[in-house]
Amino acid sequence: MPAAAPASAPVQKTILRALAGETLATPPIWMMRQAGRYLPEYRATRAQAGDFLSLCYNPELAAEVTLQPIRRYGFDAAILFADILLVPQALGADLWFVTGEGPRLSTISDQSGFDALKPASAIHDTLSPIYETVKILSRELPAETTLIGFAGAPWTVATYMIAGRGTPDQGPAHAMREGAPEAFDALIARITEATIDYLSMQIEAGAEVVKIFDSWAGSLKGDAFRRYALEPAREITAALKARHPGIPVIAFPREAGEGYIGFGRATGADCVAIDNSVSPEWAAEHVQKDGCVQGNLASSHMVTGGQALVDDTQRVVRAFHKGPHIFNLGHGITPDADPENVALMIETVRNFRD
Ligand code: 1CP
Repeated sequence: MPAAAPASAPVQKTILRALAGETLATPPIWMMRQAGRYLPEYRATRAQAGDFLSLCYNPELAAEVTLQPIRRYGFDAAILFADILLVPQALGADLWFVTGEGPRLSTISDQSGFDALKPASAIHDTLSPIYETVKILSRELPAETTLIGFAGAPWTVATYMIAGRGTPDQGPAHAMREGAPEAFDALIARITEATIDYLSMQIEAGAEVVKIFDSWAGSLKGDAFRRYALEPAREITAALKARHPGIPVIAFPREAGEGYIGFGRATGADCVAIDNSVSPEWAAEHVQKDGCVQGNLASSHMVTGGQALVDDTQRVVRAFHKGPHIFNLGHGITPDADPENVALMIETVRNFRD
Protein backbone atom coordinates (compact mmCIF):
# COMPACT_ATOMS: atom_id res chain seq x y z
CA MET A 1 0.00 0.00 0.00
CA PRO A 2 1.39 3.45 -0.80
CA ALA A 3 2.23 5.46 2.27
CA ALA A 4 -0.12 8.38 2.87
CA ALA A 5 1.48 11.81 2.72
CA PRO A 6 2.22 12.98 6.26
CA ALA A 7 -0.43 15.41 7.48
CA SER A 8 2.30 17.96 8.14
CA ALA A 9 3.67 17.88 4.55
CA PRO A 10 4.37 21.51 3.63
CA VAL A 11 2.10 22.99 1.00
CA GLN A 12 4.32 24.06 -1.84
CA LYS A 13 4.39 27.78 -2.55
CA THR A 14 1.75 28.83 -5.08
CA ILE A 15 4.22 30.41 -7.51
CA LEU A 16 6.27 27.19 -7.60
CA ARG A 17 3.12 25.16 -8.19
CA ALA A 18 2.11 27.33 -11.14
CA LEU A 19 5.65 27.13 -12.52
CA ALA A 20 5.44 23.34 -12.26
CA GLY A 21 2.40 23.49 -14.56
CA GLU A 22 -0.44 23.34 -12.05
CA THR A 23 -3.70 25.19 -12.74
CA LEU A 24 -4.72 26.96 -9.53
CA ALA A 25 -8.19 28.24 -8.65
CA THR A 26 -6.69 31.65 -7.83
CA PRO A 27 -3.54 32.66 -9.69
CA PRO A 28 -0.58 33.69 -7.56
CA ILE A 29 0.30 37.35 -7.99
CA TRP A 30 3.28 39.67 -7.92
CA MET A 31 4.07 42.84 -9.83
CA MET A 32 7.03 44.04 -11.89
CA ARG A 33 8.76 46.95 -10.11
CA GLN A 34 6.66 46.25 -7.03
CA ALA A 35 9.40 47.87 -4.95
CA GLY A 36 9.57 51.34 -6.42
CA ARG A 37 8.89 55.02 -6.35
CA TYR A 38 5.05 54.75 -6.23
CA LEU A 39 5.50 53.62 -2.58
CA PRO A 40 6.25 56.32 0.02
CA GLU A 41 8.18 53.80 2.14
CA TYR A 42 10.46 53.06 -0.85
CA ARG A 43 11.15 56.76 -1.37
CA ALA A 44 12.04 57.10 2.31
CA THR A 45 14.50 54.18 2.23
CA ARG A 46 16.06 55.40 -1.02
CA ALA A 47 16.60 58.80 0.58
CA GLN A 48 18.23 57.07 3.53
CA ALA A 49 20.55 55.17 1.16
CA GLY A 50 21.47 58.41 -0.62
CA ASP A 51 20.91 57.36 -4.23
CA PHE A 52 19.67 54.46 -6.31
CA LEU A 53 22.99 52.64 -6.77
CA SER A 54 23.87 52.98 -3.08
CA LEU A 55 20.51 51.37 -2.35
CA CYS A 56 21.23 48.47 -4.74
CA TYR A 57 24.61 47.80 -3.11
CA ASN A 58 23.40 48.10 0.50
CA PRO A 59 22.16 44.58 1.40
CA GLU A 60 20.18 45.63 4.49
CA LEU A 61 18.37 48.47 2.73
CA ALA A 62 17.89 46.56 -0.55
CA ALA A 63 16.32 43.72 1.46
CA GLU A 64 14.16 46.28 3.27
CA VAL A 65 12.71 47.72 0.03
CA THR A 66 12.17 44.20 -1.34
CA LEU A 67 10.11 43.38 1.75
CA GLN A 68 8.03 46.58 1.74
CA PRO A 69 5.48 45.51 -0.93
CA ILE A 70 5.24 42.06 0.68
CA ARG A 71 4.30 43.63 4.02
CA ARG A 72 1.90 46.11 2.45
CA TYR A 73 0.12 43.78 0.00
CA GLY A 74 1.04 40.14 0.74
CA PHE A 75 2.24 39.40 -2.80
CA ASP A 76 3.00 35.73 -3.47
CA ALA A 77 6.52 36.54 -4.64
CA ALA A 78 9.25 39.01 -3.79
CA ILE A 79 11.72 40.07 -6.48
CA LEU A 80 15.24 40.86 -5.40
CA PHE A 81 15.85 44.61 -5.44
CA ALA A 82 18.72 45.30 -7.83
CA ASP A 83 19.00 46.42 -11.46
CA ILE A 84 19.89 44.81 -14.77
CA LEU A 85 22.61 47.45 -15.27
CA LEU A 86 24.73 46.19 -12.38
CA VAL A 87 26.14 43.46 -14.66
CA PRO A 88 27.60 46.00 -17.14
CA GLN A 89 29.09 47.84 -14.19
CA ALA A 90 30.60 44.59 -12.89
CA LEU A 91 32.08 44.03 -16.37
CA GLY A 92 33.82 47.40 -16.12
CA ALA A 93 31.34 49.89 -17.66
CA ASP A 94 30.90 53.22 -15.90
CA LEU A 95 27.33 53.54 -14.60
CA TRP A 96 25.51 56.47 -13.04
CA PHE A 97 21.92 57.67 -12.74
CA VAL A 98 20.81 61.14 -13.74
CA THR A 99 17.91 62.26 -11.52
CA GLY A 100 14.70 62.56 -13.49
CA GLU A 101 16.28 61.04 -16.61
CA GLY A 102 17.54 57.53 -15.89
CA PRO A 103 20.69 55.47 -16.27
CA ARG A 104 23.84 56.51 -18.12
CA LEU A 105 26.75 54.21 -19.01
CA SER A 106 30.02 54.50 -20.89
CA THR A 107 29.48 53.34 -24.49
CA ILE A 108 30.87 50.53 -26.66
CA SER A 109 30.83 50.66 -30.45
CA ASP A 110 33.64 48.41 -31.63
CA GLN A 111 36.23 45.76 -30.80
CA SER A 112 38.36 48.13 -28.71
CA GLY A 113 35.36 48.90 -26.50
CA PHE A 114 34.74 45.21 -26.04
CA ASP A 115 38.44 44.53 -25.34
CA ALA A 116 38.39 46.97 -22.43
CA LEU A 117 35.79 44.91 -20.53
CA LYS A 118 36.64 42.65 -17.64
CA PRO A 119 36.27 38.87 -17.91
CA ALA A 120 33.01 37.35 -16.67
CA SER A 121 34.88 35.76 -13.77
CA ALA A 122 35.52 39.26 -12.31
CA ILE A 123 31.85 40.17 -11.76
CA HIS A 124 31.56 38.83 -8.23
CA ASP A 125 33.97 41.51 -6.94
CA THR A 126 31.25 44.06 -7.67
CA LEU A 127 28.13 41.92 -7.27
CA SER A 128 28.79 40.18 -3.95
CA PRO A 129 26.53 42.62 -1.99
CA ILE A 130 23.64 41.44 -4.19
CA TYR A 131 24.18 37.84 -3.06
CA GLU A 132 24.13 39.13 0.51
CA THR A 133 20.73 40.78 -0.13
CA VAL A 134 19.40 37.43 -1.42
CA LYS A 135 20.67 35.67 1.72
CA ILE A 136 18.95 38.18 4.00
CA LEU A 137 15.71 37.83 2.04
CA SER A 138 15.71 34.07 2.11
CA ARG A 139 15.89 34.31 5.91
CA GLU A 140 13.35 37.07 6.35
CA LEU A 141 10.59 36.42 3.82
CA PRO A 142 7.36 34.81 5.03
CA ALA A 143 7.34 31.02 4.48
CA GLU A 144 4.69 31.26 1.73
CA THR A 145 6.50 33.92 -0.33
CA THR A 146 8.68 32.88 -3.25
CA LEU A 147 11.97 34.71 -3.81
CA ILE A 148 12.67 35.61 -7.44
CA GLY A 149 16.18 36.53 -8.60
CA PHE A 150 16.73 38.18 -11.97
CA ALA A 151 19.07 39.53 -14.61
CA GLY A 152 18.71 41.34 -17.90
CA ALA A 153 18.88 39.25 -21.06
CA PRO A 154 22.08 39.68 -23.09
CA TRP A 155 20.45 41.66 -25.92
CA THR A 156 18.73 44.13 -23.59
CA VAL A 157 21.86 44.58 -21.48
CA ALA A 158 23.93 45.04 -24.66
CA THR A 159 21.57 47.79 -25.88
CA TYR A 160 22.45 49.84 -22.79
CA MET A 161 26.18 49.02 -22.93
CA ILE A 162 26.38 50.11 -26.57
CA ALA A 163 24.20 53.25 -26.46
CA GLY A 164 25.07 54.24 -22.90
CA ARG A 165 21.39 54.86 -22.13
CA GLY A 166 17.85 53.73 -22.89
CA THR A 167 16.91 54.37 -26.53
CA PRO A 168 13.52 54.33 -28.25
CA ASP A 169 14.56 52.02 -31.09
CA GLN A 170 17.84 50.48 -29.86
CA GLY A 171 19.45 52.04 -32.95
CA PRO A 172 23.08 52.04 -31.75
CA ALA A 173 22.89 48.34 -30.82
CA HIS A 174 21.41 47.44 -34.21
CA ALA A 175 24.13 49.52 -35.89
CA MET A 176 26.88 47.63 -34.04
CA ARG A 177 25.18 44.29 -34.73
CA GLU A 178 25.36 45.08 -38.44
CA GLY A 179 28.58 47.13 -38.57
CA ALA A 180 30.85 45.24 -36.16
CA PRO A 181 29.27 41.77 -35.97
CA GLU A 182 32.27 40.02 -34.45
CA ALA A 183 32.64 42.48 -31.58
CA PHE A 184 28.85 42.41 -31.11
CA ASP A 185 28.77 38.61 -30.92
CA ALA A 186 31.67 38.68 -28.47
CA LEU A 187 29.76 41.15 -26.31
CA ILE A 188 26.62 38.98 -26.31
CA ALA A 189 28.75 35.95 -25.39
CA ARG A 190 30.48 37.85 -22.54
CA ILE A 191 27.15 39.04 -21.10
CA THR A 192 25.69 35.54 -21.45
CA GLU A 193 28.57 34.02 -19.51
CA ALA A 194 28.38 36.70 -16.80
CA THR A 195 24.61 36.29 -16.53
CA ILE A 196 24.89 32.54 -16.00
CA ASP A 197 27.41 33.08 -13.19
CA TYR A 198 25.42 35.93 -11.65
CA LEU A 199 22.12 34.02 -11.60
CA SER A 200 23.87 30.91 -10.39
CA MET A 201 25.21 32.84 -7.38
CA GLN A 202 21.73 34.24 -6.70
CA ILE A 203 20.36 30.68 -6.71
CA GLU A 204 23.10 29.50 -4.35
CA ALA A 205 22.26 32.39 -2.04
CA GLY A 206 18.56 31.42 -1.93
CA ALA A 207 16.70 32.60 -5.06
CA GLU A 208 13.99 30.01 -5.79
CA VAL A 209 13.14 31.18 -9.31
CA VAL A 210 15.02 33.37 -11.76
CA LYS A 211 13.61 35.73 -14.36
CA ILE A 212 15.41 36.93 -17.49
CA PHE A 213 14.22 40.40 -18.59
CA ASP A 214 14.53 40.99 -22.33
CA SER A 215 12.79 44.36 -22.34
CA TRP A 216 13.89 45.20 -25.89
CA ALA A 217 13.40 41.78 -27.51
CA GLY A 218 10.60 43.30 -29.62
CA SER A 219 13.07 45.22 -31.78
CA LEU A 220 14.72 41.99 -32.97
CA LYS A 221 13.03 40.45 -35.99
CA GLY A 222 13.32 37.12 -37.78
CA ASP A 223 16.75 35.52 -37.63
CA ALA A 224 18.04 38.28 -35.34
CA PHE A 225 15.31 37.42 -32.79
CA ARG A 226 16.31 33.76 -32.95
CA ARG A 227 20.05 34.51 -32.57
CA TYR A 228 19.97 37.25 -29.97
CA ALA A 229 16.77 36.77 -27.95
CA LEU A 230 15.92 33.08 -28.15
CA GLU A 231 19.39 31.53 -28.29
CA PRO A 232 20.92 33.39 -25.28
CA ALA A 233 17.79 32.63 -23.21
CA ARG A 234 18.13 28.98 -24.18
CA GLU A 235 21.83 28.93 -23.29
CA ILE A 236 21.32 30.63 -19.91
CA THR A 237 18.37 28.37 -19.03
CA ALA A 238 20.23 25.19 -20.00
CA ALA A 239 23.35 26.17 -18.02
CA LEU A 240 21.34 27.10 -14.91
CA LYS A 241 19.32 23.89 -15.02
CA ALA A 242 22.51 21.86 -15.45
CA ARG A 243 24.05 23.51 -12.38
CA HIS A 244 20.83 23.69 -10.33
CA PRO A 245 18.50 20.88 -11.42
CA GLY A 246 14.85 21.87 -11.21
CA ILE A 247 15.40 25.63 -10.88
CA PRO A 248 12.40 27.33 -12.53
CA VAL A 249 13.12 30.03 -15.12
CA ILE A 250 10.75 32.79 -16.30
CA ALA A 251 11.63 34.34 -19.67
CA PHE A 252 10.31 37.77 -20.65
CA PRO A 253 10.95 38.54 -24.33
CA ARG A 254 8.92 41.75 -24.11
CA GLU A 255 6.90 42.72 -27.20
CA ALA A 256 7.96 39.54 -28.99
CA GLY A 257 4.48 39.26 -30.57
CA GLU A 258 4.44 36.11 -32.69
CA GLY A 259 7.87 35.37 -31.20
CA TYR A 260 6.13 34.42 -27.95
CA ILE A 261 4.74 31.32 -29.68
CA GLY A 262 6.93 28.33 -28.81
CA PHE A 263 9.42 30.50 -26.84
CA GLY A 264 9.05 28.41 -23.68
CA ARG A 265 9.62 25.13 -25.48
CA ALA A 266 12.51 26.45 -27.57
CA THR A 267 14.38 27.96 -24.59
CA GLY A 268 13.45 25.44 -21.90
CA ALA A 269 11.98 28.23 -19.74
CA ASP A 270 9.21 27.10 -17.39
CA CYS A 271 7.15 30.24 -17.88
CA VAL A 272 6.85 32.95 -20.51
CA ALA A 273 5.98 36.43 -19.25
CA ILE A 274 3.69 38.33 -21.60
CA ASP A 275 3.43 42.10 -22.09
CA ASN A 276 0.12 43.81 -22.75
CA SER A 277 0.63 44.50 -26.46
CA VAL A 278 -1.01 41.10 -27.04
CA SER A 279 -4.43 40.15 -25.66
CA PRO A 280 -4.71 37.62 -22.82
CA GLU A 281 -7.06 35.53 -24.98
CA TRP A 282 -4.45 35.35 -27.75
CA ALA A 283 -1.71 34.47 -25.27
CA ALA A 284 -3.89 31.78 -23.65
CA GLU A 285 -4.50 30.18 -27.03
CA HIS A 286 -0.98 30.40 -28.44
CA VAL A 287 1.42 30.48 -25.50
CA GLN A 288 -0.28 29.03 -22.42
CA LYS A 289 -1.06 25.85 -24.37
CA ASP A 290 2.65 25.00 -23.85
CA GLY A 291 2.83 25.80 -20.11
CA CYS A 292 2.79 28.51 -17.49
CA VAL A 293 2.40 32.15 -18.52
CA GLN A 294 2.77 35.33 -16.50
CA GLY A 295 0.99 38.61 -17.15
CA ASN A 296 -0.44 40.79 -18.57
CA LEU A 297 -2.55 43.65 -17.18
CA ALA A 298 -1.64 47.09 -18.59
CA SER A 299 0.34 48.96 -15.94
CA SER A 300 -1.57 52.17 -16.84
CA HIS A 301 -4.48 50.80 -14.77
CA MET A 302 -2.33 51.33 -11.68
CA VAL A 303 -2.51 55.06 -12.46
CA THR A 304 -6.13 55.33 -13.60
CA GLY A 305 -7.91 52.73 -11.39
CA GLY A 306 -11.70 52.49 -11.23
CA GLN A 307 -14.08 50.05 -12.90
CA ALA A 308 -11.83 49.71 -15.96
CA LEU A 309 -9.10 48.31 -13.70
CA VAL A 310 -11.56 45.80 -12.21
CA ASP A 311 -12.92 44.79 -15.62
CA ASP A 312 -9.51 44.30 -17.23
CA THR A 313 -8.13 42.45 -14.19
CA GLN A 314 -11.09 40.03 -14.38
CA ARG A 315 -10.57 39.67 -18.10
CA VAL A 316 -6.91 38.63 -17.61
CA VAL A 317 -7.78 36.14 -14.86
CA ARG A 318 -10.66 34.70 -16.90
CA ALA A 319 -8.60 34.35 -20.08
CA PHE A 320 -5.86 32.37 -18.33
CA HIS A 321 -7.84 30.46 -15.69
CA LYS A 322 -7.89 27.12 -17.51
CA GLY A 323 -4.12 26.73 -17.34
CA PRO A 324 -1.06 27.59 -15.23
CA HIS A 325 -0.90 31.34 -14.71
CA ILE A 326 0.95 33.87 -12.56
CA PHE A 327 -0.89 37.19 -12.49
CA ASN A 328 1.31 40.23 -13.20
CA LEU A 329 1.37 43.48 -15.13
CA GLY A 330 2.53 43.59 -18.74
CA HIS A 331 5.44 45.83 -17.71
CA GLY A 332 6.66 47.58 -14.58
CA ILE A 333 4.44 49.80 -12.43
CA THR A 334 5.24 53.49 -12.96
CA PRO A 335 6.13 56.06 -10.26
CA ASP A 336 2.85 57.96 -10.77
CA ALA A 337 0.74 54.89 -9.82
CA ASP A 338 -1.66 55.05 -6.86
CA PRO A 339 -0.92 52.40 -4.19
CA GLU A 340 -4.71 52.03 -3.65
CA ASN A 341 -5.09 50.77 -7.22
CA VAL A 342 -2.58 47.99 -6.54
CA ALA A 343 -4.71 46.90 -3.57
CA LEU A 344 -7.81 46.94 -5.78
CA MET A 345 -6.09 44.78 -8.42
CA ILE A 346 -5.02 42.20 -5.82
CA GLU A 347 -8.48 42.11 -4.24
CA THR A 348 -10.06 41.62 -7.68
CA VAL A 349 -7.71 38.73 -8.54
CA ARG A 350 -8.23 37.00 -5.22
CA ASN A 351 -12.03 37.40 -5.22
CA PHE A 352 -12.50 36.29 -8.82
CA ARG A 353 -15.07 33.52 -9.32
CA ASP A 354 -15.94 32.41 -12.80
O1 1CP B 1 14.44 54.65 -7.53
C1 1CP B 1 14.61 55.04 -8.70
O2 1CP B 1 14.44 56.20 -9.06
C2 1CP B 1 15.10 54.12 -9.75
C3 1CP B 1 14.05 53.45 -10.53
C4 1CP B 1 14.50 52.01 -10.70
C5 1CP B 1 14.08 50.89 -9.95
C6 1CP B 1 13.09 50.89 -8.82
C7 1CP B 1 15.48 51.57 -11.61
C8 1CP B 1 16.26 52.40 -12.56
N1 1CP B 1 15.65 50.21 -11.43
C9 1CP B 1 14.82 49.77 -10.43
C10 1CP B 1 14.75 48.42 -9.88
C11 1CP B 1 14.60 47.31 -10.83
N2 1CP B 1 14.96 47.32 -12.14
C12 1CP B 1 14.13 46.03 -10.50
C13 1CP B 1 13.83 45.64 -9.07
C14 1CP B 1 12.81 44.74 -8.68
C15 1CP B 1 11.36 45.11 -8.96
O3 1CP B 1 10.88 44.82 -10.07
O4 1CP B 1 10.70 45.57 -8.01
C16 1CP B 1 14.12 45.29 -11.69
C17 1CP B 1 13.64 43.88 -11.90
C18 1CP B 1 14.66 46.10 -12.71
C19 1CP B 1 14.87 45.67 -14.09
C20 1CP B 1 15.25 46.65 -15.12
N3 1CP B 1 16.05 47.75 -15.03
C21 1CP B 1 14.85 46.52 -16.48
C22 1CP B 1 14.05 45.37 -17.02
C23 1CP B 1 12.61 45.50 -16.78
C24 1CP B 1 11.93 46.66 -17.45
O5 1CP B 1 11.43 47.53 -16.75
O6 1CP B 1 11.88 46.67 -18.71
C25 1CP B 1 15.40 47.60 -17.19
C26 1CP B 1 15.25 47.89 -18.68
C27 1CP B 1 16.16 48.37 -16.27
C28 1CP B 1 16.98 49.58 -16.57
C29 1CP B 1 16.54 50.71 -15.78
N4 1CP B 1 16.83 50.85 -14.46
C30 1CP B 1 16.21 51.96 -13.96
C31 1CP B 1 15.50 52.57 -15.06
C32 1CP B 1 14.71 53.84 -14.94
C33 1CP B 1 15.70 51.77 -16.17
C34 1CP B 1 15.11 51.96 -17.57
C35 1CP B 1 15.90 53.00 -18.30
C36 1CP B 1 15.55 53.24 -19.75
O7 1CP B 1 15.31 52.31 -20.55
O8 1CP B 1 15.55 54.43 -20.12
